[in-house]
Amino acid sequence: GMIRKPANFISSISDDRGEELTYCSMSISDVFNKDIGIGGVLSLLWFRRQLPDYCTKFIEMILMVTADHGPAVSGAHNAIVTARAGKDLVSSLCSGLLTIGPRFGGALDDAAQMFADAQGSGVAPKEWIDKMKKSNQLIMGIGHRIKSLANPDQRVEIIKGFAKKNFKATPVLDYALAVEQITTKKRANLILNVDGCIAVSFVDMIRSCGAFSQEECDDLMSFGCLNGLFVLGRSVGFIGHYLDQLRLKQPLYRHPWDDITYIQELAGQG
Ligand code: Q5B
Repeated sequence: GMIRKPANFISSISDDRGEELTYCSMSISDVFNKDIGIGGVLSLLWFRRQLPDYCTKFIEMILMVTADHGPAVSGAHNAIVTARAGKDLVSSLCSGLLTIGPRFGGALDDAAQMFADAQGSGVAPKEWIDKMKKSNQLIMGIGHRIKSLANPDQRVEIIKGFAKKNFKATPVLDYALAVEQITTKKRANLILNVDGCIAVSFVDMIRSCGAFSQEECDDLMSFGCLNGLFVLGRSVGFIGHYLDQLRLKQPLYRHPWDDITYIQELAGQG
């Protein structure tokens, strides 16, 4: 008889073989008939389940608040410089994305893990902060270059407000806010930043919405899906900056000499 060739690939999120494309068994027609939105599509393709409406709305809010933060941030700057060097859309987008990391936009997964562990350990926020300081570790999700107590970040207010109003419980967000109370006493810009606020709220959402087991929540945090949300959202802005530079017919960028401190020393005289 026929011997089935073992498959080299295994995939569980979408299928284009039948009459209709499906996202996690939902036909593309139903995606639109049920009006699940981009939050619903993301929840099918990333989490393999349809999350409650308030969760898909929260995902959409994350994509909206992270979509852009002006041309001065590392990623937009890179995308702009690349566009002005005559490179194409994908190169400019990738150049921007490659700046996303622990200092800029890529602190979400570590923030989620750190705050969830700290809250779960039962250690008081003050003790935990001291412990982090002693071990020379920055608290991911805390601190911002320009946002501070005096110049609060409305994006953080929007995310925090939604989580408080709609989630069944917000213990990790509450813990992070207690940490912020202490860190901002040291420096006014050591606020719970946009990465941190999204991260801790997201942990509270997946843990309290009833759609995930404890093990699935832990897996999601360790897979890097939270940074994925920032990457996806900010791609909207990076592409916007690329198109903007072309529209404005901007020439090749060269950084001015007077804005560089040259510290080259003569060989053998250092
Ligand atoms: N200190 C964000 O640093 C920044 C501390 C801390 C304890 C901390 C820094 C940091 C953790 C990573 C993080 C996401 C690099 C940021 C984002 C998206 C964005 C961006 C945009 C957008 C800022 C001065 C003093 C030192 C430090 C202490 C600083 N952070 N202590 N825990 N987390 N945070 N990244 O202002 O005693 O003087 O030596 O790494 O969450 O990326 O808009 O720009 O949408 O695009 O340059 O919003 O906080 O300050 O590094 O010179 O530190 O504060 O130890 O203490 P700064 P630094 P000392 S959101």
